[in-house]
Amino acid sequence: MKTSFLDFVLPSPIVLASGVWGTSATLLERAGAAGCGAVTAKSVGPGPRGGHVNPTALDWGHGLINAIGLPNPGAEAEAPVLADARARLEPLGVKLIASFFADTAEGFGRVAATLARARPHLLEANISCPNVHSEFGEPFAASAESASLVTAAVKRAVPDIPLIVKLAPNVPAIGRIARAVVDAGADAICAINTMPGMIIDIESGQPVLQNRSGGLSGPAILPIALRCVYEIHQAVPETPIIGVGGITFGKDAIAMLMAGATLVGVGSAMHYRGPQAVTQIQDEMAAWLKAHGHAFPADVVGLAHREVRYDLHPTPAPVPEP
Ligand code: RRO
Repeated sequence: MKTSFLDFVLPSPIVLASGVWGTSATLLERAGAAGCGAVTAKSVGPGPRGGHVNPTALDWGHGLINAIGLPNPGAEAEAPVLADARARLEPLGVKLIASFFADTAEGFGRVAATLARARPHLLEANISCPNVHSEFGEPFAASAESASLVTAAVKRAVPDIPLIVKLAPNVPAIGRIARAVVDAGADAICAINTMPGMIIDIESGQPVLQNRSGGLSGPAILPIALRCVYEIHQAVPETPIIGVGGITFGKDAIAMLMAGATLVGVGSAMHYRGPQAVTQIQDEMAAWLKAHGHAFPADVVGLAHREVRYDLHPTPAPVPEP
């Protein structure tokens, strides 16, 4: 399941998505040992934050919804933790992705420079958190202009660590935003962040989350993520993509590769299948690839972009007129 990504060779195409197992070095190491090729720490910002008040997450039946609210210890406190995580992951060959946010483009650059002290293999600029609208306004991922300003600021601040930019699904033309951030210096794209949504408890007549709205993840958003990754691959075919959103089984991960992702992110699957989700998805992917005569995950990347061949699908027999 070895997979090339930028200048790295990863032991597996599966990536622990940001926010799932926090910022602790031991949990990140555990995800690496479970079979991830790369692990993403929870996004950190310029200073410590407590996040939103509970309830902050809910399983609503077809997926999860969260408004955790960016709780984190701040970049200064997190840098040594990431350095520890990197040292623990090194013997496993697993790469560390340091995710971060800020409220201005220059702030993104400053946080990236602080985290760079830990020498993570990759940086992930999280410009798409859906849960801090009332505080920070529209996410940077909502416009090509603001997304590219952040990207350029981070590249100026830390030119020597490859940069992934994490995009939002709720935009009219995600390919245009991907093109803009790549032109501004992004080395890779991660798509998608969670999809804004709301769950209302009809007995109390109140939104369930204290933040009222939150980000949807899990099985319900897989088709949204597939379409976004498909459009990004069309817009920037030379740029590697980490496809995230609703991947629960190996077949979901294969579909994501076919849409154009090089790596696949796993998040809510840890809730549905437990910590063994990564191993199970990896085994299911390997079994599917073998059964279909493919040696590597890379063999199926972008397959869905071939011309549509409806004759590949069985045509149902015409129903006789009554
Ligand atoms: O912390 C959160 O509420 C959060 C973040 Br930073 C994010 O990027 N995506 C998400 O669904 N939740």
